Amino acid sequence: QKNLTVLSPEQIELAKMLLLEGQKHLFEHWPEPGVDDGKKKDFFEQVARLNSSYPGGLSSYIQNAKRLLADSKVGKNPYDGFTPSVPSGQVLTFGDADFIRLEEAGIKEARKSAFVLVAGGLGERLGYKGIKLALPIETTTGRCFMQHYVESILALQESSCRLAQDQHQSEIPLVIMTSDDTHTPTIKLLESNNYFGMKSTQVILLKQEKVACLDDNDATLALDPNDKYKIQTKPHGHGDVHALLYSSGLLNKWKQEGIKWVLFFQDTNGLLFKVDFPAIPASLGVSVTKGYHVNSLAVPRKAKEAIGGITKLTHTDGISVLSRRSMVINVEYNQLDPLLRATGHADGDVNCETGFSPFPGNINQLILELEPYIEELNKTRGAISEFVNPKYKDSTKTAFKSSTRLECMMQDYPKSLSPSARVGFTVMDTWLGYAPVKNNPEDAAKVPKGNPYHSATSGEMAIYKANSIILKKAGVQIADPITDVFNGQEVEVWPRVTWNPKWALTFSDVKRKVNEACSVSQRSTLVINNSNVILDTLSLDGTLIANEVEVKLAGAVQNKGWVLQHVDHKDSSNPEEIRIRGFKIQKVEQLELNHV
Ligand code: UPG
Repeated sequence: QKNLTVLSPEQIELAKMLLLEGQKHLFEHWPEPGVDDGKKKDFFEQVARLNSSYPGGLSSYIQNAKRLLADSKVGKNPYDGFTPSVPSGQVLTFGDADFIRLEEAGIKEARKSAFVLVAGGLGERLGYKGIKLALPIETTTGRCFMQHYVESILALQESSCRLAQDQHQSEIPLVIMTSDDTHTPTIKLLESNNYFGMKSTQVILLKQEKVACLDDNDATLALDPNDKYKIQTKPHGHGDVHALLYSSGLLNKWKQEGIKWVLFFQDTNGLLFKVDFPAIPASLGVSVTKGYHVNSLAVPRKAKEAIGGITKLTHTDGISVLSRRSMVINVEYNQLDPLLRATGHADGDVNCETGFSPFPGNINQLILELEPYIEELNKTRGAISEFVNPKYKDSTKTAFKSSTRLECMMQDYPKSLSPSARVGFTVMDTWLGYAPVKNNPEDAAKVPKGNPYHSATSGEMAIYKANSIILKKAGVQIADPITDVFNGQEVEVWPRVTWNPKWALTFSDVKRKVNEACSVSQRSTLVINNSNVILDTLSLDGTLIANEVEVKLAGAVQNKGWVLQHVDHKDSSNPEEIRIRGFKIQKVEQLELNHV
């Protein structure tokens, strides 16, 4: 009470709210006015931030926490009453007539889209110290994920405006959601590279706040063990992106500017744009032609692979927490197996005769139609269905091993939609796969044989594989891959083919620039850095880097090339980004075409 005198009227309101919510322990230890007054003000500044960044404020957070903690204590399953089944979605077969049609529809529409990259996670599983966006997507060119994403969006923008004969040269906005962990290094990466060619005004950073930690089942807010004037906080999850977009006012601004689609993606999906044919334009084409309000991109998923499964959930009586009788939604990887076992599938999450789980894997690339998205967020303010995952001390479930917090995921957005919402998904070809960079070498090496490693090693090899297969489908003779083991992971090593998104964005672009009389040997490296490079009668056995603006690659090119050298991930003489992939490229000899 006495301390109220040092507080502003707004802070007094916040103090009253905390008292009402049973949080008086936060102030009980406070000394009398005059002592630590600055720290007390700092405390309330933090409370104000926590209050304003959560839809409904801190009191809603505490009430939601009490409810979810009570459910967790009695072991209530969020999927109680739901029966999972395999949903049907649009399947894209790379390069067929339907695919080319969708791709074209998507490219045309792309200039009316905004991209949102969620990049607030530190990637603890990878054990890499920097931000993941700064990691090389592959080490042949060393281009990082951020550069790759920005250049891909710029190339998409250019193609889209050209195809639609857009005189206004629309700019595709790129929003990046950061967190306290990633914000400063993300700005530094962008600024020190001149935004990789994008206008700085085209990039918008939205920082997510962490949420308060909870000490017990009564949602008692946890004080920071090192600072009694601070509430302990932890990340709330990528679901924050919806509330941030809503509160930023960007969605209405975009609507006025004629934007129709919002595309969400994650920090290390190299294949998404690199071979971005199926992923972006064609799936956008699916949204356009099917009129989907929500379209999630999916890939064939190996049973127990650490990606969520797209599942049709049907409720027996129609009354459910998910408010709808049936819905197509992501069931997170740790919940799919128990859900299947609880609903009569004795073996749980297993592969079917195709060698894959029957449930397509969610890659968390979501395409939302802007207008219905705005309508929904006007109702929810961006609040997303949450969950809590406390680690209990014992089976009485009365105490936690360490503090917990509420979490949310961006792909849970459809859970609050009405039954009339058009929610669908698009599955891509098997060969393309999905290759995020999430696991450190030790964990990746323990992944069951046949399941994807999700490591820096597999992420890089997947790029070469996908690019090689695309050239092959366009008629180039590409040598078969060899198998090698890096950091304990057996991978296919294809020719190291990379290209800048300016060179080709769609399969039609590749076909236009490739003549069937070309060949590339397995030990080769081919880097295409410019838009007017034509693969004419090239026979490559070595390394060729085409930087030239306009060139026809013809005839035999042979040299000692670039060689992959094994590196032990424990060998600290190499930089971390090399160690985590288990190889480095020794540049012995190459032909480089540089003249303009
Ligand atoms: N992220 C944030 N803020 C957070 C936590 C994460 O922005 O508080 C970002 C993170 O930077 C990354 C993305 O969200 O870009 C995903 O985070 P990650 O830890 O890689 O997600 P996972 O737990 O592996 O799972 C997500 C989805 C799952 C999907 C899988 C595909 O929850 O359904 O199958 O990604 O890779």
